[in-house]
Amino acid sequence: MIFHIVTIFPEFFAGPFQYGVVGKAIEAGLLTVRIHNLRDWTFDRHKTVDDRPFGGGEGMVMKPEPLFLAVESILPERDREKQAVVLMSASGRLFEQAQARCLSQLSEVVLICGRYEGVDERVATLLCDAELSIGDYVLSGGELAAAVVVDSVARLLPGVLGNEASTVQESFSAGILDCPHWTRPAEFRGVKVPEVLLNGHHEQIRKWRHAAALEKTARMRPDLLPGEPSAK
Ligand code: 9D3
Repeated sequence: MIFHIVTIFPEFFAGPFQYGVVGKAIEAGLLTVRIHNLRDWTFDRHKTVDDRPFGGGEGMVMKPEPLFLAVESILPERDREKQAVVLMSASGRLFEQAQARCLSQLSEVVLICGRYEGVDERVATLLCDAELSIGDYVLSGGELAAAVVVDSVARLLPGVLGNEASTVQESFSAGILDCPHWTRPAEFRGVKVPEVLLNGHHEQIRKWRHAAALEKTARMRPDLLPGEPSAK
């Protein structure tokens, strides 16, 4: 699978994809990430990518022309079955695991990183297949969000996780949080590991873990449980 990232900060991506699962996926040739400098599609002396908002107001808006030229040169033959163009935007739809699964089925995805106060709306309506936000907090731009999308999709690609079972498990248990984990020492700073985990009764451990996962979900993320009031 190929990710294309369109950004005005290409240097930003020197780090995030070198490590761990994503780094391994790239080394194994299962994933390619190509970084594109949006200013390569500008033709004025100042390589302008933004302009003042119609209607007035604070801040600048990303111009449509360089973004259209970038995407049209990165994907000269648009195939909506196998490719997607995604705008990373604070005003987008919330990016969740289901979206990550959808993207992992495609062969080529272009992620456009917004900057400034926003992006000309015609980029979302005419050029992009989706507009995604990674959560309800304000970032300075789409770059960190794009790195999050690449990471979450990379680990779903066939052959990326040595342990194929762990992705299957993840999708099964989707909807509630993972159970808490412990490792040695069995007692640390006066806190003991739950006895049931030490006794080797696998069926008892499985049941205990499920109950612990439900308890933790109720405490940390009541919004994930059906019928639970006070979502967020
Ligand atoms: C504080 C400015 N906001 C309105 C008054 C609008 C705004 C514009 C641009 C908020 C954030 C940004 C830059 N963020 C992104 O481009 C972004 C983002 C985010 O901020 N949060 C979560 N996901 C994403 S994806 C892209």
